[in-house]
Amino acid sequence: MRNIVVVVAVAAMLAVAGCGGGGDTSQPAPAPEQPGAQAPAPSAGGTKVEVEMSEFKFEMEPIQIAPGKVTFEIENVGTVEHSFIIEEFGVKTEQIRPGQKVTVTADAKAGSYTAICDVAGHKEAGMTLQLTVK
Ligand SMILES: [Cu+2]
Repeated sequence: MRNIVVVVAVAAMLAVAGCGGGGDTSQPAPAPEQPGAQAPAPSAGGTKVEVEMSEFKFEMEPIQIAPGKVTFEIENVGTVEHSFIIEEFGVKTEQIRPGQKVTVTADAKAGSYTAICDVAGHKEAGMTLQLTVK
């Protein structure tokens, strides 16, 4: 009697597996429309921010920007390598050599952020800068 029960249970499992295996026609729900999505729409190309890095500071112009696309044009005007990092933006450059110029873009959301250089000791030496997005 017990054997019969087991066989039936296995057969049921196989049936379920066979059924669920193929022919899945369900589709992901379409992206919800956002009626009246009112992006503040800054200038079409976003904001350009010029960053100069040296020992041991950043100079950024402007240091307050509107939300949206932002392009950082970073130049190392110092004499040793530096990096430019804003974690919340996912911005993290390689080490930038003296005289080298690097451009990175990000999608800035409102808030206050701190840019840092992660070369050993530089942040501690004051190589940070506040950036405001609003
Ligand atoms: Cu540095």
